[in-house]
Amino acid sequence: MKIGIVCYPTFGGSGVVATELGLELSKRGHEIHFITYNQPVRLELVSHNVHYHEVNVPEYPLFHYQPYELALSSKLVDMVKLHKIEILHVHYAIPHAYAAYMAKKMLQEEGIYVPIVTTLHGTDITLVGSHPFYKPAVTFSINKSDAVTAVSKSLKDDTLRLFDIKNDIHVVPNFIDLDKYNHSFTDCQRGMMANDNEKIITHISNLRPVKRVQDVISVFHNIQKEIPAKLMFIGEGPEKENIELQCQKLGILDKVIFFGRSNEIDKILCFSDLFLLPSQTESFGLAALEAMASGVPVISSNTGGIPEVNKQGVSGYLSNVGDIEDMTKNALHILKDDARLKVFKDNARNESLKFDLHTIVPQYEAIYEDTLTKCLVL
Ligand code: GMT
Repeated sequence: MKIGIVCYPTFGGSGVVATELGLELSKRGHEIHFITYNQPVRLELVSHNVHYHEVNVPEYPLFHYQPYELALSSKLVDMVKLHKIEILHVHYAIPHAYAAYMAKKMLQEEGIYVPIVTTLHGTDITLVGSHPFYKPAVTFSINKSDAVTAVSKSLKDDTLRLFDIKNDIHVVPNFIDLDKYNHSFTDCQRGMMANDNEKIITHISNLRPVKRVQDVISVFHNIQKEIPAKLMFIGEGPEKENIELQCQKLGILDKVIFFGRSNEIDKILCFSDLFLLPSQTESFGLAALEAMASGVPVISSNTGGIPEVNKQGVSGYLSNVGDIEDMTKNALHILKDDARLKVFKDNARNESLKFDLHTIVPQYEAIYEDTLTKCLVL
């Protein structure tokens, strides 16, 4: 199949999922066209069946807001025609599903039919999409998609609760390339980061308010009062300065290592003992799955789709949002006993196997095939 993938190219779960999906589909023989405004961060290799087409929005002083959807839909029209793309898979409803619908209508005028699959990722529904400013357009574009998927059952339920949806929503969970996280590389350099007696706690996110990164610091602050520990903080975002200040006030700056953005999280996770994800809302929690695939137990909030990934008392523990005391208690329960830690690490890896990309990616292929068949009949 010739598949066009539209996504955000930045560090963020939806772009990562879209990129990994495109790469795996290309290995399975499909021709993949990424269409976005920058090369997706995890797209390192553009091979003969992986292509990247950049959307440019020319600056014009008259525009207070540059019209990205317009440029994207025009680019989609051009690329579908030029490369004979058969299906468009858009990740994140805003504005991708809307732009794709416009492209589809323009192409129809020329007798070309290209169906649209929309994948909902989370904040496009729970935080941004349901805002009255966007809601009618988001409802319209979801209903006009030829197939709709959500990355968790929780996100599907949220979508049905918040919008008037006429379409079926298929739940296709996020997935993981287990080989990438199998600890087989021998350069897991734990000694560079911490002393042998110190436990390594990790957090990875885009440091937005929804991630509640202050809770990460508070939980870590409590942990290190009881046992020797270091905190690895991976990511950049609007809360960075606040948390640096919080660490300084608490006197723990020397125990926190800020990595910034990284494309090598597997190398950091390989020496981690515990992952913290106390988010306010999380449709899935891809970072938690990446940790689990590395054999790292997860202490998380119990919000949104996280309970579909992190299993209470098995791969880690879940607490109410903001319950620092409970998260601390659970973290120490795991970390204080090496035998127990080992069991949780093994369980975390085992739980992650459910999300093997070899099981999940064929679900997307089946949806493409069904959608194309249905559209041929119409
Ligand atoms: O919040 C993020 O981490 C970024 C955001 C995005 O859309 O890029 O992530 C959302 O999509 C991820 C991939 O499907 C999910 O794993 C995240 O849970 C989801 N984030 C939220 O719902 C807050």
